[in-house]
Amino acid sequence: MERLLDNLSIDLPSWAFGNSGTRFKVFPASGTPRTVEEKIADAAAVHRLTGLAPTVALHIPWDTVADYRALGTYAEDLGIGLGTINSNTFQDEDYKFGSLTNVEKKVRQKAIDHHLECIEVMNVTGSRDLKIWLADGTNYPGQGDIRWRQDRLSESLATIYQHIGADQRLVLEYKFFEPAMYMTDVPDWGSAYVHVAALGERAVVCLDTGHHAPGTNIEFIVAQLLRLRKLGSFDFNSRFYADDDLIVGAADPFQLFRILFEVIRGGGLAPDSGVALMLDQCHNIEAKIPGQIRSVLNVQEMTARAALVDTEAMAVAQESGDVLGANAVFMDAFYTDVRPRLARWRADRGLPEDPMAAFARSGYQRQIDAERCGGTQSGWGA
Ligand code: PSV
Ligand code: MN
Repeated sequence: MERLLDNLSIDLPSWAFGNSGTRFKVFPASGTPRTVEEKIADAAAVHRLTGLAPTVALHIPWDTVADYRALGTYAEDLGIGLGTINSNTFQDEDYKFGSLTNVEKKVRQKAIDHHLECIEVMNVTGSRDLKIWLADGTNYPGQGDIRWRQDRLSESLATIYQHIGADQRLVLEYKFFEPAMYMTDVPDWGSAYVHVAALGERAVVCLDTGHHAPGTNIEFIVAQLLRLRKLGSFDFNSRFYADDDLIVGAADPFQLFRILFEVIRGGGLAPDSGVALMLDQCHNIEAKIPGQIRSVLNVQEMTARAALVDTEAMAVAQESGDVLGANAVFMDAFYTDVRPRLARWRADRGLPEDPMAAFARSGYQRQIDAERCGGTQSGWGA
């Protein structure tokens, strides 16, 4: 179990440190970063206390800077690296009717060019993954030609893919609805798989845990994509209703356990697996840095529990048709309290046994509350 835990590394989303909210209200918080450097400093604070989050993912253009090399050095000096680059083709007037699937060629080209700029950023930051989530879709039956849009999407993605370097990957994320309410152009894992399979080896799927209809068996999708060698990354978060973006493992810890069991079973935590673990969350009302600390700890805790499943005993029960026996083996691991063991894991690595308490004691929040006065706080869109 400890060996698996040593391989855990979680990419934090820069936007989790900015203000966010719903369409009803964004509540600003004191100490919120005004710049990408301040977001990186907060991400570094999470890593210092947990040892779990050595990289921070950027979102372009929210995190645009003039000098990405200098930004990389800044992050390195704080003890972390720059991770996944996320594109954004959903906040421009031009994209009202879609980006890579827009009926107008010049809008499609603009969206393609944005991705090529992201690849240039990756060339400087050394990031491996370009993550593409599209808001493209339609609100009303008949509004768009579903088949035509798939054909354009496939052409646009192929153009982007041609620019993906030998050590880089195109990671395509799916989402079943929102902002498009009737039809989304990449709605599910199957559609994402069809597109990345057509592109080639360096194209893989991103599974955002919040992007499924209620009741979807997400661990099945994990097992299938791993089997197909196309599970590129996770965007972890949790949901009660829609794309809630709540703290991973908060809504349904058992689901997170089941997912991580399949990740381990499919080799997804092996150092060369190519499965990137990322968070995609927003902290609308809770404190943001502790929110991220809690999140990475939740992933670690459920990984530890999933690693405890006695797979040999479970296989014996499965093969002899012992339904309840197999289920009991699985549940035994889920119900095991691994917190003392994780506290020891941390202590052995010079980390605080209780990172939440250590953050509260550290004075970091007080310091940024005092320092970060004036300027414009970062938020969804900056
Ligand atoms: C929108 O649903 C979304 O949360 C996607 O999951 C992306 O990964 C993220 O925004 C950032 O673009
Ligand atoms: Mn996501």
